[in-house]
Amino acid sequence: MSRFRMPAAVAALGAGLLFTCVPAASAQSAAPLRALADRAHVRIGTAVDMTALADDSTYRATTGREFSSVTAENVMKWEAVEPQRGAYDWTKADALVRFARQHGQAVRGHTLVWHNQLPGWLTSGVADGSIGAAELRGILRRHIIAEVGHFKGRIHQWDVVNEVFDDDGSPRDSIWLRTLGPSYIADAFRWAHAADPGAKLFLNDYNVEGVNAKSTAYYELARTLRAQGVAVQGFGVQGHLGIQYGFPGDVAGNLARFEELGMETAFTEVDVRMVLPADAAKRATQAAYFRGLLDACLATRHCTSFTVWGYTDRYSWVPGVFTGQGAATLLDEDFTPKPAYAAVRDGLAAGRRAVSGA
Ligand code: 9MR
Repeated sequence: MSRFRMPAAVAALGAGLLFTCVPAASAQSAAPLRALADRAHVRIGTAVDMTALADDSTYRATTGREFSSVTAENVMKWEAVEPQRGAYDWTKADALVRFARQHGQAVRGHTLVWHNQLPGWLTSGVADGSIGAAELRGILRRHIIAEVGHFKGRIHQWDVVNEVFDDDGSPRDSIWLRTLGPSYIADAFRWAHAADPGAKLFLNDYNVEGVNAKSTAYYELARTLRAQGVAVQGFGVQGHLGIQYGFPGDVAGNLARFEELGMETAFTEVDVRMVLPADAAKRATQAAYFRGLLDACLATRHCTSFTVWGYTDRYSWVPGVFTGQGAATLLDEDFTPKPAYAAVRDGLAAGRRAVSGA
């Protein structure tokens, strides 16, 4: 918190407040985020809600216009792609990849190995003992090869393992750790690399923005695996922040140490929530937090993408999980830009040269 210096451009949030009074239509006639991002040599991404993409034409148009990268919010997760054992359903994931191709967007693959959103047949089989360790390892291998193989050549970054440490840096308890032991992580990267050698393979987690016990556990894991020749090529920092917790310390320094290992970095799921109701002061702080993460990315040579986890409060996951919190995205429920949108736009426009705190 004390290490966070508010970028000058965001401190001038009078501009942002004025901006909220401008009708959405005129904001949208300005250069979209992706045009500014191209000039800054970074991808600007969003998680995509496939139900909204099918049903809401404003959402569809905005997703295509503003972003140069997309991530499936849910439809590439295991429960979505293999709801019955051995019966794959790629329909919605394929629709996203098609949308991305039509709009010249890169696709981040999310996610291959996680403790959450697993199909019922898998979790119940492990729980009742009908799926043992050897079989589980084979199931994981098949899943990774099937999914990465299905999208081969069309995914530029895969979140291979997601959220595998606790905040204190110890390995997270999961069916993977409990049944297979810690070697499941190296195995997952080896299988993914074999299935698509061209995709960049990422570790991904939340609460790893700054230097702390959890991000240091990732650093040690990446260092060890890379020394063993395992293709761990990227570190994904989710970036789920809340203004009530302060801004994390030394974000650019954290990214830099991963890059010193020869890895890429990315912000993969940025949103900044607040205790509701929102007001101008909270929105200004939120804007500064978005800008702070973006500036850290732009200060880091191989920070290749900056993805927000949804860009309109209309479809954000936050209020459903954190009671009494929300307003976490760049646009409000009516798609009107907030100061956070202006902050990201201005940060992208400033590019990689004028970076504070670098
Ligand atoms: O945004 C996703 C939400 O729609 C799902 O219900 C939820 C289920 O756990 O997952 C959310 O996305 C998560 C992401 O896959 C991994 N990092 C945390 C995200 C927010 O919970």
